[in-house]
Amino acid sequence: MSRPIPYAHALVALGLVLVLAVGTARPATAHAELRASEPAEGAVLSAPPGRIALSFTAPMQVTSLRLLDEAGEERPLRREGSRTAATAEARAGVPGLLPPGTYRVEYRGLSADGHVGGGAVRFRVEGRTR
Ligand SMILES: [Cu+2]
Repeated sequence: MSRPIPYAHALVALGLVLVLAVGTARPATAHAELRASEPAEGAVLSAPPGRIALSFTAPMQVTSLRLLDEAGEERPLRREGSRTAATAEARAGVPGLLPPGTYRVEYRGLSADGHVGGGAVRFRVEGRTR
C-alpha cells in the first residue's frame, strides 16, 4: 500500500489553477477588427468617393490598402498618414473619378497583439452607363 502524499495533491491542484489562469488570461494588447468604413460596406453611392477611410477597434498597422474595380484591376490610392505606425484609422485619397461600377477595398494589417488580419469592404458607384 502506498502512503498518502497530501502535499503532492495540493501541488497538482495549485498547478492546475495556474494553468487555467494563464490559459484564459486576455492579452494586454488588443486585437483590431474593422469597426466602420467610409464608404460603408454595401454602400451605393450616387457620386464617386473622394477618399477611403477604415476605422478599427484598436490600433492596427495597415500594411496593405488596395482599391480594386469589378474586373479586379487595382485603382490608385493616395495613402494618408503613416504606413508603419499602428493607428485606429487608415485613410487614402482616391485620385480622379471612379466610373460607375462595383469596387472592393482590401486591407491587411498587424494588430498590436501580433496577429495579422485583413478584410474587404465593397461599395457601388452608380451613374449613367457610357
Ligand atoms: Cu489578435
